[in-house]
Amino acid sequence: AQARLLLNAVAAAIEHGFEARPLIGGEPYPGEGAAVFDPALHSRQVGTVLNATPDMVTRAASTAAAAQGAWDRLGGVRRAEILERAADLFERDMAVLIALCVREAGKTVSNALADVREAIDFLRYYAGIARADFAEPKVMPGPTGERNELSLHGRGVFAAISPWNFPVAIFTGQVASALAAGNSVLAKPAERTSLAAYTAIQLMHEAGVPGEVLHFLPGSGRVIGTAMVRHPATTGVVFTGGTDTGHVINRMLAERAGPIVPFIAETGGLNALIADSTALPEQLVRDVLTSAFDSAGQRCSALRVLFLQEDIAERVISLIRGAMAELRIGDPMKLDTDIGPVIDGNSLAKLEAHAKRMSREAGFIAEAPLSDETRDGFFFAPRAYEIDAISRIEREVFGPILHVIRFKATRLDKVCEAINATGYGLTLGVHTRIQETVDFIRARVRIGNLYVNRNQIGAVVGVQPFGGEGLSGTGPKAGGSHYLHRFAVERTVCINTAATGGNTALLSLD
Ligand code: UN1
Repeated sequence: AQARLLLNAVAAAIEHGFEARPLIGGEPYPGEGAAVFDPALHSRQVGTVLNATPDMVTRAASTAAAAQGAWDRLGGVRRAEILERAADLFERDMAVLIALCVREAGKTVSNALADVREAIDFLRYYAGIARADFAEPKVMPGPTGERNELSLHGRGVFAAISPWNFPVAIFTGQVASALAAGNSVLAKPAERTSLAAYTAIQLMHEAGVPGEVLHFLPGSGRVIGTAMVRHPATTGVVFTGGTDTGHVINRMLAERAGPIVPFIAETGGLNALIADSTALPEQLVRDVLTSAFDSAGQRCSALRVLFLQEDIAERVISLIRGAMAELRIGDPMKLDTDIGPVIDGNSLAKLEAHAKRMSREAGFIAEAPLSDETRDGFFFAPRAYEIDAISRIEREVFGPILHVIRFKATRLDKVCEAINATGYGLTLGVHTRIQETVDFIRARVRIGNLYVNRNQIGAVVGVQPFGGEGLSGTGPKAGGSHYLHRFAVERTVCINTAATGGNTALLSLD
């Protein structure tokens, strides 16, 4: 009954149509409009986005730079209170945020709910770090007659460039971390999901983040992202998206004169799961399907390559076939739908092309059935193929395609080497009942998030800090206690207390 109430609220939220526009200094700006359509149904317009221009980026950047000092001086406690208030407002408006994740990004209702919940978790978690680490200076031990303090401050203006696959969570997480650490923010949502991001920004403003501190600049990466990254007022960049785009941003930053700008990047993955002959087949198959196909495989954490020890391979592959036949692919608004559409036609074409190549080069395992509801949207039937080496997959395949490779028990070291050789290092699953197998793998594979006997998606903020190595990103891990420090500068203050008669305090004017 509660789910139905929520769905009614969600449906009502969708009816009125949405509009997103640039927000600079809290003021809405005009722009050239682009219609946003539902990936699950081509004819359904969800809203309109008015895009920013490079001139607007310049205006926002100078306003942001001028406002940053006061935001930093507000202190960690006050900023935390504002972010916590934002978390409450996200809870109040959850139905709208969920509606937008479903209709704009094609997420299932349960994935949309998780997306919004994660955003709320990010707001509260980073608020907690702001209270703990950004409020009072830390007093360092030192000789008598001297007081040494270390304090953390915002770096200045952060450009936040976010992806479409977590339109609320990652967008809000980036913005909240930069704000918590005392920075102003130029936020550019993914082009595909500006409506959800706009709603999130409005709630943060309503919570008390000044418009001069937080600016919203929808538009393409090529035009708006470039203008933000190149602007001399931008003193830090946080980015989640493809590894190739990460390189482009890094090059632009390298070409800039002046201070060297820190770059926090969370990029792709080519994630594996290793299952030995002691794995419990039913549990393994359930976790494989969740890891590979949930969110239509559109997570950087998603499973792409399943390594099966040969003794169990036949049995597991036949269970995968059976389970894939049961998947429900269709309208993401229906509660019994497992998998919704992929994000757009471009993504669909890439997946079709990969599937075509696999049908020539690989062994076919299964293709899940598409329901009638998928006729007028960007739907891709999940597939599974058997391949002989992970090196057959040249780059991240961002969608519901699973690859299976058989291995001999004596070759586990080669499996670890092959995974490392991809250059990515984001998530890895291990299914085994043997401790030494876990120890052997974790000592060899360079991986950010390792999951044992469970699925390998859905890292929990604060509990499972998320992020990888190598081609998967620069770190530090989102939702971890070190993350905010990368958004900050450290300042050391040394006071000669002997000069004031051994008292730690100087005289006060009042
Ligand atoms: C991404 O898909 O870009 O653990 C990263 C997870 C999510 C992944 C987010 N935190 O599945």
